[in-house]
This record gives sequence, C-alpha cells and structure tokens, in this order.
Amino acid sequence: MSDDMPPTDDLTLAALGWQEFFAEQVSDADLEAAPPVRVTEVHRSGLRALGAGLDRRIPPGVAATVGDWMLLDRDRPVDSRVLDRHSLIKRRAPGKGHEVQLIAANIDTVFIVTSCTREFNVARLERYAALTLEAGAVPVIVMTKPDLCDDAQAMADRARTISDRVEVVVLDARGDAPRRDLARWCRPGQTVAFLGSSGVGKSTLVNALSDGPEIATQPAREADDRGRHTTTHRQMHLLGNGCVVLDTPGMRELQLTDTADGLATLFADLEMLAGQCKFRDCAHEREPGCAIMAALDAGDIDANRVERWKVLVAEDTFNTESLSGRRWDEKERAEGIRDRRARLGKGG
Ligand SMILES: Nc1nc2c(ncn2[C@@H]2O[C@H](COP(=O)(O)OP(=O)(O)O)[C@@H](O)[C@H]2O)c(=O)[nH]1
Ligand SMILES: [Mg+2]
Ligand SMILES: [Zn+2]
Repeated sequence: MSDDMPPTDDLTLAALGWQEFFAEQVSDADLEAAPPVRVTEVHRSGLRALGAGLDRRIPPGVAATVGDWMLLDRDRPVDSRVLDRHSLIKRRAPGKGHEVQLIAANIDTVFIVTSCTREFNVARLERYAALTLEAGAVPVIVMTKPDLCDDAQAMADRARTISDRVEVVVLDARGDAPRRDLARWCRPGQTVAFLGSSGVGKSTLVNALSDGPEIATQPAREADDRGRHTTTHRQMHLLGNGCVVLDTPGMRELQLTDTADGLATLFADLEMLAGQCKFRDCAHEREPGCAIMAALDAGDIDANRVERWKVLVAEDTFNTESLSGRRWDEKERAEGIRDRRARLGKGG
C-alpha cells in the first residue's frame, strides 16, 4: 500500500455503497462511537478501509474481506465490528489446506467474465455461477472479445443453456459498450464485482465503466503509464455515478465448498428430477427408478450437463465435509473427483 493517496475528505457513505441493510444494523450511539468504513482493498499487509472522510489501514487479524462494512474502532482497528453481510463469496482455499477463503462481501451483482476464445468453458462458468448464487448475489455472464471469434452468438447460445437463472451479455470490453450494456446492474448504491480467469478483460471492463469521473482512490503507482488500472490485488473502484466496482485478479483454481444451495438453484431442473428418483441417495448411475436416467433416455436432458452437475455436487460434498472436520483420505478425494473429470474430458 502506498502513502501518496489522493485525499478522500469528500467521500460519502453513499459513494461507498452504504445501503439500508447496513443502516438497520447500527444505532445512533454505535455510529457516534465508531464510524462505518468499507474495506476497499485487501493486501497481505492488511486491509484498506474508507469511510466518510476516513482512509485507514487495518493490520491483518480482523475477519473481514473486501466489500465488508465495519464500525471502525479507532483505538484498536482490529477489534472493529464487522456488520452482517447480505452476500458473501467464498471458495475452498487453493492448495492442500482445509480452509475457506473469503473472496468478497456485500456484492449485489457478479459479472462472470469469459472471452469468446478458447478460454470459453461451460463447466467453469457453471462453477462461478453456482458460487455466486450460493453467495446471495446475482450472476451475469459477460462474454468479451466477440471480435476475436467467428461466431460469438453461437458461443453465447451455449452459455445461455447453463441456467435460465443466469443472463448472458456479449460485448467488446473496450469502448462504450460496457457502460451501455451493464448499466442495468451498475446503478447508484450497487456494488458489482468482476470474476473470471486472467486475461479475459475484467480490468478493461472496470476501466470502461470508470471512464469519466471516478472518485480517485487509487495510488498513482498502481496505475500503468497510460493511467489505466492494473490488477494485483482485490480492489474496489468508486464510479462517479455511485456504483462500486470490484476488480479481482484471476483465480486459477475455483473449488466449491458449502455450495449445495447454489448448485440446487443453478441446476433446479435436475434437482427436481432427482427428487423423483426411487431412492433418496440415488447416484443416477444405474439404479432402478432413476428419474435422471429416464430423462436421459428420453432425450429430455443433456448428458454432459448431467455429468458436470455430478462433478460439482461431488466436489462440493467432499470439500464441505473435509472443511468441516471430517477426515478424508487425500487419495479418496483425488480419485473421486478425477474420475468424474476424466469422464468429462477436461478440468473445468
Ligand atoms: N480484441 C479484444 N480485446 C480485448 C477485449 N477485452 C479485453 N481485451 C484485451 O485483453 C487483454 C486483457 O485484458 P484485461 O482487462 O487486462 O484482463 P483481466 O486479466 O481479466 O483484467 C487486454 O490487452 C485487453 O485490451 C475485447 O472485447 N476485444
Ligand atoms: Mg485485471
Ligand atoms: Zn437417480
């Protein structure tokens, strides 16, 4: 973090995305004692939090993530009270550790960014969509780089088969398309986040949206020589229109945990069918009375989609149990998940 940041004296809570949901959690006395601040940056060295006329660095140790609202304890910032979240995006931390990593809090809309190139992968999009639904945010798939693809619409049609709960927008991230086509979600008081692999255009989208009177909160040296933002860590940008935008670095591995509800929402049609299987613990492989197998045989549902659903459910079940303390053999885990992935032909 840098000390040469522009002044934030004229910052208001509204510009930071303060909503009724948070106001309802605090009394006048609370506000008197400890002003609300929002976590706008997460670094290894700690958090940065902004409030009305406030710009504070908070050392590591407080259980907050980017997007969180806290009542700032001026004397002991790490003791600041974190307000209840209306949404929380999390994943299983990469690596062998059994930990949950908080990605962002209090996001209204998640733009799941993919490009109309070889990067496009339905299984990965489903993974992000389930995570977003579980978090309590609205997923929107944004497909960039249509100019680099022969048939972007065909690709978009594939994305549209993911779920009727998820809208798909195709746009060139450069220029003014993002402002126009994402305006429905980027309204004053809303907080939106861009998730997706590295290189798909997330920062380009953020730049396109903030092209204009962005409230400058970014240290100069973290913008490149043309003044554009680059992404080294999770950071919120305050747009002039009162919308807050979170840019994230690409996540190489997105492991689900505690995502049963999100998966059930995303795959509502399959979950409903599964409810009609004869056995409650039906694995939909070759059990008698399996409604999923029957629908497959009848050609009513897509076999690949069913396989992807099973992969995600298996992974979520495994991670959820292991993170909550159940001891699994690493081999058992690797075998179960790899088996299914192999059948799919790719990692997703
Ligand atoms: N042709 C084309 N290039 C794009 C588009 N969107 C982004 N890019 C380029 O893709 C590269 C990666 O973009 P960036 O925003 O840094 O991706 P991020 O890693 O997701 O933040 C940059 O060179 C962008 O100019 C698009 O719609 N069309
Ligand atoms: Mg970026
Ligand atoms: Zn079944």
